[in-house]
Amino acid sequence: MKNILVVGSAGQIGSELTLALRDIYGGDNVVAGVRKTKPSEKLSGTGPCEVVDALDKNNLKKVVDKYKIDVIINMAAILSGTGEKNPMLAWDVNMNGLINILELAREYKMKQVLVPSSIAVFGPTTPVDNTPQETILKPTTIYGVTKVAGELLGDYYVKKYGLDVRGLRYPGIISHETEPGGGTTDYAVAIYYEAIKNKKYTCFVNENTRLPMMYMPDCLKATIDLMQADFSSLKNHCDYNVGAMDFTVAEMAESIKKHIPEFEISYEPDFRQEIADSWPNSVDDSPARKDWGWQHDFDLDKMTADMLKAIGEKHEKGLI
Ligand code: AKB
Repeated sequence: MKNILVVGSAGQIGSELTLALRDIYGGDNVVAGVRKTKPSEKLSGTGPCEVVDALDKNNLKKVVDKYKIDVIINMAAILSGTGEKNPMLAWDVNMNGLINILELAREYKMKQVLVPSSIAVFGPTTPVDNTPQETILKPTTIYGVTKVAGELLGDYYVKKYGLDVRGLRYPGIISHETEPGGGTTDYAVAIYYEAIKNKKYTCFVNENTRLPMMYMPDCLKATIDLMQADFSSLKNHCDYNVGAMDFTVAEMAESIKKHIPEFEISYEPDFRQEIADSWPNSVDDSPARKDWGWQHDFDLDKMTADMLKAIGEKHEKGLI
């Protein structure tokens, strides 16, 4: 039996991953680590919740001791947009938080650590189409720099200490449960909320911006499948490319117009355009498909239908 701690449980991925893991391993065996003292009812009502600050090793240690934690998932991160506004904060949270977790996992000989990475590890000199697994990693954002360092650090703990550390390079993740914050790909979530609420959206990157994206059910599947894969089948550890779909903002708008014909989109690119332009259009994830059987389910139109339905229901209930 595993006792899992999800650090960053209140975030976009952490909130849904915690619930999905509780369904599999039982509510009591998955601790939600949150920064806020008041977690959502969904989190506090389905299993233990603790205030966890990855920058405070003593605090981490207390939670690990209390629940006999043997698996840590580190979903706490400062994303690309916020990182450019506050590079030192991004370095502190993304690197010092990670090293605290890895050190604790090493000291306690834990069963597994999951350290997510991102397409932000790539940069303007990386091949943009079908970006290979092994390629140039020269990001131009501090977030990307921390993600490259995080991948290398995780791989180092595998090699040096025999710790089971795994990670995948998430594309932009799209979901309707918890909104993302501070990322460059956040427009791909905001567009759906604005389509439902106001039937129009002003996007902070231009219409031709194409990025790799993934719908949350696929993100949860990829994360859990990688966690459950046989360690001996993994040729990589902390840096698996995972893809599902890629599209431009204009293509997203067209997909939304199939449901809301009056939807209007306009463009006011800001500093995040340069970040988006430094990332790939699409990634080659054949190693993930080969090593641990990764397969995605959602394409753009299937996701759009689902997103608009779920956000539409929230709107009708007055929740947004
Ligand atoms: C961001 O936009 O910063 C993140 C990411 C792609 O890792 N969503």
